[in-house]
Amino acid sequence: MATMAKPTIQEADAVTQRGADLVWRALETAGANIVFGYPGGACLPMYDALPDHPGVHHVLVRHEQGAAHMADGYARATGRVGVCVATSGPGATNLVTGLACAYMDSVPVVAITGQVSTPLMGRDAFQETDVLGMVGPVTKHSILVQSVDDIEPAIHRAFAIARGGRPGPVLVDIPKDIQLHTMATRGATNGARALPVPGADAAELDRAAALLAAASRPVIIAGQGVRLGRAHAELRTLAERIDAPVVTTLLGIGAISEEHPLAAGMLGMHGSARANRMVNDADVILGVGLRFDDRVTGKIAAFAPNAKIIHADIDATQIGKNVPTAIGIVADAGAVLFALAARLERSTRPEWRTRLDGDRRKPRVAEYEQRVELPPRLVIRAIRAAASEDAYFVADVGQHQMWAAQHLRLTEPDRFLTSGGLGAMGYALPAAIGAQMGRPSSEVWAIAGDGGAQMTIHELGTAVQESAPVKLAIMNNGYLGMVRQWQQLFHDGRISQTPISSPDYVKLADAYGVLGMCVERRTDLGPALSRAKAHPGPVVLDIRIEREANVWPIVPPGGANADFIEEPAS
Ligand SMILES: Cc1ncc(C[n+]2csc(CCOP(=O)(O)OP(=O)(O)O)c2C)c(N)n1
Repeated sequence: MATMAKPTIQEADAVTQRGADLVWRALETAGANIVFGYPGGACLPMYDALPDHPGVHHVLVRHEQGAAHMADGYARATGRVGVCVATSGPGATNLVTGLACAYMDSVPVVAITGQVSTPLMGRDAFQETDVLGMVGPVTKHSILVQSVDDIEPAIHRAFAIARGGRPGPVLVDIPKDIQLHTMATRGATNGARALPVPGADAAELDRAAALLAAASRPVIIAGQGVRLGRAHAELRTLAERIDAPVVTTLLGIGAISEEHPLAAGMLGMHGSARANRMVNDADVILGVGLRFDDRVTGKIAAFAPNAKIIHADIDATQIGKNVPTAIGIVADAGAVLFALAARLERSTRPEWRTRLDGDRRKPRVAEYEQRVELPPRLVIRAIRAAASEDAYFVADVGQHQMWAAQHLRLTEPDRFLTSGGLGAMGYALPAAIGAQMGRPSSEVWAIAGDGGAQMTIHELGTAVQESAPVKLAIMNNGYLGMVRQWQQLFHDGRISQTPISSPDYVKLADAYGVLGMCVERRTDLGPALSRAKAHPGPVVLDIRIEREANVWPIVPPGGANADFIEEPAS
């Protein structure tokens, strides 16, 4: 008589799970307790399974672009991987701008998309889009899951890739039938290995240290990589050790306190006169965690003409891509800065420092600031003064973004979030909501123009549904201001399609159940900002700034950074 084999312990423990459940289980195991998403046909099984996974808080957005920007804002504010979910076809295509934004700014995001069932793939099925084909150039990696037992490994691998090395977005596409397939599974595991981080080459570090030791006019340029690598302390230590001024890129703002005596501001197209002059005059530049993109360098041939450049980046493809480098070091920002500081003696450069201090002492207080009701700089400074010291500021794209970069003067690390590389209008409100969800006890201010605000203002609905108390300050000039500025300065003043109307933002806010205020006078600004700060829910401020103010200084397109145009005397 045949005897039945006793089940092994593993078999006895195994439970049958649907692919849809494995998606959420993998996200929970990866530590993603907040995801931003929007359901649809191809991810119905996933949404059917969601209520069984209370460890995941799903934020229902109003548009999938918002989901991707929220995941991005969440990731930038917390240092964790942001997650967004969308259905196939239009859901997936709507994610693309947000993924491109995260890609250009090296933000770790994992996007999960539903796909039509495998037998329908390639047949122009309803809502079928080749999302992998579409996002290839704007993601670090993308994965089509082809079997239920690949779901968890694929998601864990996506997390490892998104956060490893130079971070970036990864997309995982899961066909509907695979979400419905079942498999016997035991406890959740996370088998993904962290990606190896390259270690700096000791000989290159020695050469770099020797170059810095011999420099008389060194400058450190800190990019997003310093922030991503959480290398703030190492940056400050090295700068102080060799008495080198630190300038930042737009995304590097927050790598060093802007009140630090060695902080010399932002460089590039709308960089400070001081930062651009210092880089122009430097004899050695140490660039850490930046791409040297065209907004930073201006005309490449004239960039830092007197300097030897040491470029350190975790991404080897960046070295020598845009500027000729004397020494390239492929490693994590913190490791490079630490290793260089360890190799260098304390030194001072009084003459070079005098130059920094001298430049600092010449702030231009334009006469028009006294005359005009709401000059933009005054508004930014008032927002800064009203907000908590450690508040987060999320800037949209345009003139207000540059005014915010120039005048917020942040002291806490990593409080400035913006779409730097892609320059995606519509970023600020959703990214602020993402930041707020990740940092629930912090104050989060979104600063947008009237153009960009109108691109994603519907996400106020998400803020209300989630009780996310973001403060949206719209710097309303009635124009697509940055483009108007270029038309005025570089297209003979021909104003074309840049005046833009706005809805009544107070009524709009009211319709969403949000506190709305309109500020037209200088005397009303402080009280309105204080009220916004004290209000426990979301707020919209319609701030009527001077209509035709420009951002100064500006490096003309194609010009050298040293040829920046200063604010004309009014
Ligand atoms: C999605 C998108 N479309 C177009 C642009 C080009 N663009 C850059 S700045 C700008 C104007 C922004 O206007 P607004 O939001 O009102 O801000 P302001 O410049 O007035 O502060 C435009 C149209 C962009 N960056 N992003």
